[in-house]
Amino acid sequence: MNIKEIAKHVYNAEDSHYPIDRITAESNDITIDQAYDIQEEVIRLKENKGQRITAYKMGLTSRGKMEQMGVNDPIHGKVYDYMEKYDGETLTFDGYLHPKVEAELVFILKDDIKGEDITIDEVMERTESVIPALEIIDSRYKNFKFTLPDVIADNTSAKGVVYGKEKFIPEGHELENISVSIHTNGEEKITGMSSAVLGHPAESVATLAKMLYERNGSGLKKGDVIFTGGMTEAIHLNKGDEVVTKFEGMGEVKFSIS
Ligand code: 0L1
Ligand code: MG
Repeated sequence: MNIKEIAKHVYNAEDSHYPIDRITAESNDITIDQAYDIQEEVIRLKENKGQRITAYKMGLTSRGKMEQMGVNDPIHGKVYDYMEKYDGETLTFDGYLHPKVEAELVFILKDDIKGEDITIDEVMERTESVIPALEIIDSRYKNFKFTLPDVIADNTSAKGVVYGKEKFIPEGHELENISVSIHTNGEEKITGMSSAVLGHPAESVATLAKMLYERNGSGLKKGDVIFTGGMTEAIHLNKGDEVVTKFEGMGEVKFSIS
């Protein structure tokens, strides 16, 4: 297995918008650590092209998704500047293969977080603000089918994000009790609760800190932005969809895809 070659293969699929076979179909011995090595090599390729990391993202944060994949831990990837959109914008369907949208809470840190045993309270103390947002996932693998190493190497299916307009100071919000509903073209498609994210979205930030620490002794920094994971199952998107997502007490995040 050649990490650089596999990374280039995955990178090209995203860059030129074509679906590929699972990388584990050929290299079925890829470990989780090697999958993160591939993800990091893809980061280098993107950076060489001038693309800039703007946020972390956590994936597979709900028990349901973890059970589906047969794992006990979430995964993490990166959000880039070219993926970012804001409430009310229109996205172009042509850049996507088979997009799905999920509702997430985004944490912005006012202090560093490093270590293996961070508590929810410690995360909350170090959180400057929280933003309701959407993530658009779009696996590079045919039919959205993959194993755990495949999806880690593929930057956890990251493709787009839509930030809500307003930042919220965490005090006064029970962040584990935010309900959400996703509507497309006026029809409610799914509802969920923020507690679906590891019991509390701050636990997702603590878990990311632990995973970074275990991988290479690093941690999160003041100013870091973290997508904490989907509060509901992801909803398929079609060309022409108008999406409105309602976050209880935090307003709406909207976009259309044409
Ligand atoms: O953000 C996510 O939870 C996606 C993680 C990767 C699995 C998927 O593409 O559904
Ligand atoms: Mg997500």
